[in-house]
Amino acid sequence: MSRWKRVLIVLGCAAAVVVASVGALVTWLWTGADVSTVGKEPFVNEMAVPPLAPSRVEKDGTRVFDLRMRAGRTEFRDGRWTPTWGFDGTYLGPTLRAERGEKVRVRIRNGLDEASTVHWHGMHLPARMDGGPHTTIRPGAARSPHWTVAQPAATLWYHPHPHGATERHVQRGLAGMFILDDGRTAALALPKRYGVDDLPVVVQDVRFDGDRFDHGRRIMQNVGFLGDRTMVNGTLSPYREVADELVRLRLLNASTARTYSFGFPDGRDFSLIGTDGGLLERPAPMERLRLSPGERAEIVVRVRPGERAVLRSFPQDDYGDAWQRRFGGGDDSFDVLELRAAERLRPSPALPARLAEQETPDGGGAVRARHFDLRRSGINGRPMAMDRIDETVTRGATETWTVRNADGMPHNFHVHDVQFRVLEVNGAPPPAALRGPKDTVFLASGTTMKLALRFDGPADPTTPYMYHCHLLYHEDEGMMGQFAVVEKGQRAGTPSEHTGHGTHGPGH
Ligand SMILES: [Cu+2]
Repeated sequence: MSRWKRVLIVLGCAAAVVVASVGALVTWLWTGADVSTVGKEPFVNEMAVPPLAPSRVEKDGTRVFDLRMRAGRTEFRDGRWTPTWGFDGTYLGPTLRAERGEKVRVRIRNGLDEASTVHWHGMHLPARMDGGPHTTIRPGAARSPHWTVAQPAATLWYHPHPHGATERHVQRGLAGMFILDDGRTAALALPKRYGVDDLPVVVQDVRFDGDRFDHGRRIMQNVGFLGDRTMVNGTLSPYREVADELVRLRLLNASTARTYSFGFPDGRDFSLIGTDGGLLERPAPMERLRLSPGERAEIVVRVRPGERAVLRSFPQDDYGDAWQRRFGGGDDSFDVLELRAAERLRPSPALPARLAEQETPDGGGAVRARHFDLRRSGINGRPMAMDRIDETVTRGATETWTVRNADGMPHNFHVHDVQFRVLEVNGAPPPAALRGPKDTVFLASGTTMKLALRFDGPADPTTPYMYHCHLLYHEDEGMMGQFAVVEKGQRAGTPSEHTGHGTHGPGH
C-alpha cells in the first residue's frame, strides 16, 4: 500500500468518526429538546388569585394606586425559598382595576437595587406615561404616571421595560394584570365575579436549579429562555375549584419567550370572547388558541358537575419548521391548570350573541402604509437605538402596517399605545382568534400580517413609543424601534430622558 493510500484511509476513518459523533450529538440534542408535563402534574396546589389592588379616589375623581417594586423570597415548593421580585408582594403583583372614563394615577416606588420601569401593556395613554425605556425609575425613587382610561373593557397587564434588561426583570416576577371595565360590558351576561367564575390566569414557564430559578438558555434555543414547567399566578401544579357552569379565564402569557396553544384534552370547544384589547363582536367557538408572549385572551369554558378539566398547552405544527418546533418550544406540551368542578353547579346564563362594537380602525382612509421586516438582528435591518426615532406618525391618522417575519425563527410584534385590527394574514382574512382588538401578534417564520392602526395622540415629538418583538430576549438584543406621534407638519426630535425623581417628589 502506498503512503498516500494509508493517509487517505486514516483521513477517511477520522472523517467517519467525526460524522458519527456529530450525528450522535444531534440525535441526543434532538431527543432531549422537547419538554412535556402532560399527565405528570399532580395538581396539588390551590391556584393563587392575585389580590385586587386597593385604591383611593381623590376629590377630582382620580383613582390612585400604589405599587412598590421589591425583592424577596417566594415559597413555590414546600420549604424551598426562591429569590424573586414582585410588586407589593414577593412575586407578581396585584390586579389593578379601573373603569373607562376614569382618571387613574399609579404611584410606583422602586424598592429594588437597580433601575426599572413599569409599562402599561395595551393601554392607550400619553407617551410620557407609557413606562418605556426612556422613563426609568432609579432605586429608591418614585414616579406617578397618570392618564384617563379611554378604551373599552379589556384584560391588560403591566411589567418593566428597562432598556436591555426586560427579560430579567419579568423573569424574576415583575408582572401583574390591569383589568379595564366599562358600563356596556358590565351589563352583559358574562361570568364576572373575580376569583369565582372570572379567573385571572397568568401563565409563565420556569425552571429551577436548587432553590433558585434557572434562567439559562439551552443550546439552540434562539427564541430565548424556555422553562421545563409552567405556573399559573405563581402557583406550580395548580388546581382551582369552580362552582359555576361557565367559567371565564383571563389568559395572560407572561412568559418571556414561550408560545402556548391552549385547549382541553377531551377536545371540547370553548368560546373566545375577548382578545388583547377587549371583547370580540360575538363569541367565537374554538378548540385551540395560541398565545405568544404578551398576548391575552378571555375564554369561557363550560364544565360538567364533578369533573376535573385540564387546561393544556398542545404541540403546535404551525409554529415553524421541524427544527424550530423541536428547539424553539413548538413541540412542547404542558398541563397548565386543573379546574375542579363542584358536584352541583350554579346555572350560568347563555353567552350573549353580541358582545361589543369594534372600535379599531378597519383601514379605510389610511393615509400611510409602512412595512416592518422582523429579524433577530433588528427591525427593518437596524437594531434599537435609544437616541433614534424610527417612525413619525401624525396624530389622528389611520395607517396600515405590514409586518413580515423575514427570519428563520418565530417572532411576535407588539405596538405600544394602540389597539389595532388585523386586516390580513398572508393575504387572507384573519382567523377568528385575530378578529378582536390586538396589540401583540405572533408571526411564524415567513408570515406576513397587515394591520390597521389609528394614533389618537396626544402629540409628543420627543417622547417615543415602542414597537418590538415581545420575545424578551430578542427585544433586549435590539429587536425594537421607536415611533413618535406628532401634530401635522411637526417633526420628531431627539428622545429625551425622564428619570424618576426622589420619593418625595410628586412625579409625573
Ligand atoms: Cu423575536
